[in-house]
Amino acid sequence: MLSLFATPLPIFLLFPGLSSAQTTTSNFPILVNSTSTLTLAVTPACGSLESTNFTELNTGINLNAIKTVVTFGDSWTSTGSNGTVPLPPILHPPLPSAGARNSENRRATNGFMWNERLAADFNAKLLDYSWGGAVIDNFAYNTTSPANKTGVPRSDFVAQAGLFFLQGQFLDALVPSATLYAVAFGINDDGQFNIGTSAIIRRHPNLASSSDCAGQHTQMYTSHPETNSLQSRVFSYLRDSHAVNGTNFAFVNLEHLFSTIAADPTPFGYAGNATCLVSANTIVGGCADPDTSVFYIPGHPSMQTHGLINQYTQAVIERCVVRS
Ligand SMILES: *[C@@H]1O[C@H](CO)[C@@H](O)[C@H](O)[C@H]1NC(C)=O
Ligand SMILES: *[C@@H]1O[C@H](CO)[C@@H](O)[C@H](O)[C@H]1NC(C)=O
Ligand SMILES: *[C@@H]1O[C@H](CO)[C@@H](O)[C@H](O)[C@H]1NC(C)=O
Ligand SMILES: *[C@@H]1O[C@H](CO)[C@@H](O)[C@H](O)[C@H]1NC(C)=O
Ligand SMILES: *[C@@H]1O[C@H](CO)[C@@H](O)[C@H](O)[C@H]1NC(C)=O
Ligand SMILES: *[C@@H]1O[C@H](CO)[C@@H](O)[C@H](O)[C@H]1NC(C)=O
Ligand SMILES: CC(=O)N[C@H]1CO[C@H](CO)[C@@H](O)[C@@H]1O
Repeated sequence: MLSLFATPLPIFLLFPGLSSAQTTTSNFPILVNSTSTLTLAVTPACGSLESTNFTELNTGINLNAIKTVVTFGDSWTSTGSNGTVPLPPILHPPLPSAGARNSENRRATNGFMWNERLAADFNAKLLDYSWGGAVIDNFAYNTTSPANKTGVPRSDFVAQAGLFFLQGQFLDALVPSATLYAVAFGINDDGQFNIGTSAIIRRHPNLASSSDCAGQHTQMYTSHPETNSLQSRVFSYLRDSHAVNGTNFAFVNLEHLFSTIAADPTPFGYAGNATCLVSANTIVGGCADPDTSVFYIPGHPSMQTHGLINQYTQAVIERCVVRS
């Protein structure tokens, strides 16, 4: 099942490792075309660690030290690889979702995702656990399991992290100081009931306190009261983890990027239709040039917009460093 709906707004967390032990691993060979044809015409809105609400910042993640990127999330992040190194997307012939409807190699865009580009920029290995339609915690809502009122089986962060804790150690050395964890949820959590309860935070798999973590990144692409409040709780939790356990994290607010694009897409290099395809099932009736569309299939960024997400993420990490 690939849920290609998506009410707007992912949450997104990044952590790098805590210990200073670092092996001299050679660079990971990756086949990713991360050419960008757009311009990042926005600067991050950096905030402070004392902020009441969530804000963009980085408490100490150093991307240049990263050799492995581990990602959790939904269709905005999923390469369909479910805990392995991703296979390349199907680019020729053009297919909706770059093969999503035709193979297990699912991705909700026309090419490489932001996380593949981020890893490629640092010659890092990517292990991706994201899956379309995923929520943070199935058991937090009466609309998902255990009540399962909607009858839709879903992936969640708890299950994704469970798989990682089971097999991740066999796929990579996961050297703490060289491993970045990215957590990107929220789109599918919006509109569920009881969002923002403390149960969600309690059941969050605690990557930060495991032996090999550090750092976190949160992203939304539109603003919604419930998920804003959830993000602020996550931010507050991460601030505590930073204070108590020394966990470094970065918090990236994609709403700032996407609201700037929506207000004036031209400086970014966009043209024409905001969404290229009319549905996730066909390219018939779609736009001629997806590289200048904000979204490829409804509710999901084009490959070039994924490039901007990657660049914006790096901009926050580089420019929004707070001293504490
Ligand atoms: C890489 O991507 C750019 C931008 O989309 C494109 O022009 C170029 O042909 C691609 N290169 C390859 C080798 O596919
Ligand atoms: C903080 O978040 C709350 C709840 O979403 C909101 O009412 C308030 O205006 C926000 N404060 C600031 C300074 O943004
Ligand atoms: C991911 O792989 C695990 C282990 O093979 C499996 O249990 C799980 O169902 C898979 N997740 C999805 C969403 O297919
Ligand atoms: C979930 O709980 C809310 C609040 O109690 C209720 O209004 C809603 O009808 C419930 N939804 C389902 C599918 O049970
Ligand atoms: C939820 O309901 C669907 C459809 O009846 C079923 O396939 C799925 O296994 C159920 N999931 C859970 C966790 O009970
Ligand atoms: C700090 O780490 C301990 C031990 O792993 C963990 O139990 C605790 O929940 C962490 N505290 C925070 C605020 O992350
Ligand atoms: C895919 C899509 O939405 N195409 C639209 C692009 O804009 C033209 C002009 O408004 C429409 O006719 C297309 O349907």
